[in-house]
Amino acid sequence: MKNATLSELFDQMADIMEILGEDRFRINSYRKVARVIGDIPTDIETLLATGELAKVPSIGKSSLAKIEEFIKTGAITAHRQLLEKIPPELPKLLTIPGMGPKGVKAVYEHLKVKSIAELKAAIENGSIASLPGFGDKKAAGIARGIAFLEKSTGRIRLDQALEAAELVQRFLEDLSGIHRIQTAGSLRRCVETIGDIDILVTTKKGKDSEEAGEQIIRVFTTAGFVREILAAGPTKGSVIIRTPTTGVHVDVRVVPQESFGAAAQYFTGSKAHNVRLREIAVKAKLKLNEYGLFKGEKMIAGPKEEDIYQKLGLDYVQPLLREDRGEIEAAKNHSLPDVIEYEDIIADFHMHTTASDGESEILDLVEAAKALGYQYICITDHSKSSAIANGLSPKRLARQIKQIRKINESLKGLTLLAGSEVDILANGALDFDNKLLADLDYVIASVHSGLASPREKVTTRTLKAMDNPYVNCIGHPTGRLIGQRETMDIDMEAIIKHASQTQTALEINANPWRLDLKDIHCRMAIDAGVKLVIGTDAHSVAGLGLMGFGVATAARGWATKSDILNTLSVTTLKNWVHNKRSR
Ligand code: DGT
Ligand code: CA
Ligand code: CA
Ligand code: ZN
Repeated sequence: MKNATLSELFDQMADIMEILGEDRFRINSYRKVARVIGDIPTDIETLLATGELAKVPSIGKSSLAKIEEFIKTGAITAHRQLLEKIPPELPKLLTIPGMGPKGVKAVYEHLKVKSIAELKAAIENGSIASLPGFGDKKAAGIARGIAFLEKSTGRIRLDQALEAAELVQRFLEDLSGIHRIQTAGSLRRCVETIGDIDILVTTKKGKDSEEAGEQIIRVFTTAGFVREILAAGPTKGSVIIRTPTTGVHVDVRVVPQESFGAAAQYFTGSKAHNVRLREIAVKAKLKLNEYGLFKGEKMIAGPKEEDIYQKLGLDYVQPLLREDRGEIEAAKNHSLPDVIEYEDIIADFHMHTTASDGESEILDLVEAAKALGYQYICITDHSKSSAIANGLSPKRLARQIKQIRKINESLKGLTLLAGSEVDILANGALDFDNKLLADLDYVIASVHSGLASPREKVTTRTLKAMDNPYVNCIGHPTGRLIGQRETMDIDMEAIIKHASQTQTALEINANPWRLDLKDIHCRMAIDAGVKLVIGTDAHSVAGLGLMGFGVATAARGWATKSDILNTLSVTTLKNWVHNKRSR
């Protein structure tokens, strides 16, 4: 889907217009278009083709024309023209955590800052701090943002990688001479961030197949979405493709059909996993490389990935587990975990409505959840301390509970649960009293402020929240935002131990910005007998679609069906909640 890219494009146009001090009204309308497109769950191309898009009220004629242009050509002229009006490095400033368009406009206008290097200099010589509306604290915050950005450069989020890979894949599918396409590397393993995208293709058999391979690389490296060619040989093309906010590195390799399985295995990695496989091969007097598994000159496995594992005496290891974290040993003794799959999920436990900072109504979420085949969902709006998120007061929550009960009575095929994502206050107390919490079916407790506090403090407040008999889950336990905000300095071992003692689940927040808990922490929690719960943290109907990222993270943490609350029937779930309350 091109939705996310388009949404980012409109946002960037709005940002640039804001920097240039252009018309407020137009800026706002671009922002609105960005938000609407980002929230539409259906492929924008389909909506355009069917004429549905033209009916969306906030998308006017000129925006529609820009969307059409993008679908046709992969770019928007107006966007390019806006970029030409500002120094080329300026958009990079917008990616610094803590620097919005207003901040960029201020440093550009008043200090002629045009790049990150110049911004750093301006922080050092004190001119940022003395800028009206900035000050020492803000300058220090920007410096931290730059340091963070520099540390995390080069890797992109899983959702960004997925969208870029889909773009390339669809392009390749349309080429003649292609037989198979397979993504490999960290993307196939669903690692939380991706360095570069690896795609393998095979060509149709025949005497021209070699030429066909060269031709594919040529066409790929000169495609419209390519910003920069890093390498273009007969069997491999490396390029940076254009996306609005960052460039994405994509490698495409043409591999022989008879080596397809071996190449898929090799290029899926991880490197650590491959090194272990190679050791096993060597011990068995075999040779393993990206072309196949060989006994002397004879290829004994190559076309099929499964055969590589089988011939090495191993059970098939699925890509999500290939990290050399014990999977090789398990594959040897036939004890690989039967990890959770998307089909096992029958509920979503974390979502926001228009009552707090969401954009969908309860009924819209209900319909979408039914379409996903869920048996129940839990509405979890913010509590009052999350003031910017329009968190609910006790009175408003009481009213919402009534509303949810009423809707639930009229529902068929789906149970609607009343919950809350209640703020954990600085002292570990909660935003609502227990009497009100007792009226809810399920309670997430989350930290949303003071994330930079010292280890002792962030840990203690979370531990204390778990002691509350009504708290069923800790939401996004480390608070990280990938590429934007560090994790809290929280003592994960203490959290996991206490979660087990207090029968509190830990969340895997499925939003690709978070994926929090991350895979290795999931594994630690499971080993300690802690239940995990996957929540999309949806702020719109589209957000419910993020579940797969959470499932992949759980699987990478070796979670099986029984470790995950989202697989329990609603009755079993209610018993589980009751259990903690009556301890
Ligand atoms: P990334 O791109 O940093 O997110 O991570 P990967 O895992 O996609 O790594 P990448 O793109 O450098 O290479 C793709 C796969 O190719 C990698 O997972 C394993 C394989 N590979 C690459 N270089 C080597 C190597 O030197 N030795 C072995 N055994 N495998 C390698
Ligand atoms: Ca890669
Ligand atoms: Ca690569
Ligand atoms: Zn939250």
